[in-house]
Amino acid sequence: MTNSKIRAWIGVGANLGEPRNQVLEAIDCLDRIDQMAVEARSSMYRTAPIGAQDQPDFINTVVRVGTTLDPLSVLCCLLQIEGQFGRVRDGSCNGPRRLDLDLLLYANEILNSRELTLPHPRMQHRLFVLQPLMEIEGNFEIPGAGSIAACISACQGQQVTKLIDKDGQDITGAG
Ligand code: PH2
Ligand code: MG
Ligand code: MG
Repeated sequence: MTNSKIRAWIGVGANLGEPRNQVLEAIDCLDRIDQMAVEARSSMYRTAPIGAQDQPDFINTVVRVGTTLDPLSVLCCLLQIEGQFGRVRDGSCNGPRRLDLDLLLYANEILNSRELTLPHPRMQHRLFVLQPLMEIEGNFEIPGAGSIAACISACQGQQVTKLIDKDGQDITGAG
């Protein structure tokens, strides 16, 4: 526990089961953690899989939380929620999943421990993280990686489509 409230950013993704529902329910779970509150969330995006291609598209979103938990305790909560959603950790790091919660940033901390790397080591190369993050934090520097805008321009070619805006409005008309 820390005494003051720290801002952290969490990436939420799913591509098995009912991804949109799982993503929404996971955000509720984050908000229900005693020492954590969801402060902002991006739209939902449909994103082509990065890594193994023979899997369904993902639904991705990013949330900002305020928390008094330290980074490892946040990580522990994320793993616990993934478990509640039936996430089976089989060692594959890019395969399909019912729910993936990644601690992207914890304030502007840089950390390289066995359990946790901050910022998340691949976030700067992933448009499915950067585009939603940009929506909630327009002018933002990723420690060690530069501005989100610069990272985004280095990610061209990755397919990321806004699906449902922040107010829950479906902008594809698909329902
Ligand atoms: N997560 C991965 C691997 N590939 N691709 C997309 N589009 N979205 C993800 O959340 C994702 C991925 C491993 O965590
Ligand atoms: Mg991930
Ligand atoms: Mg993960």
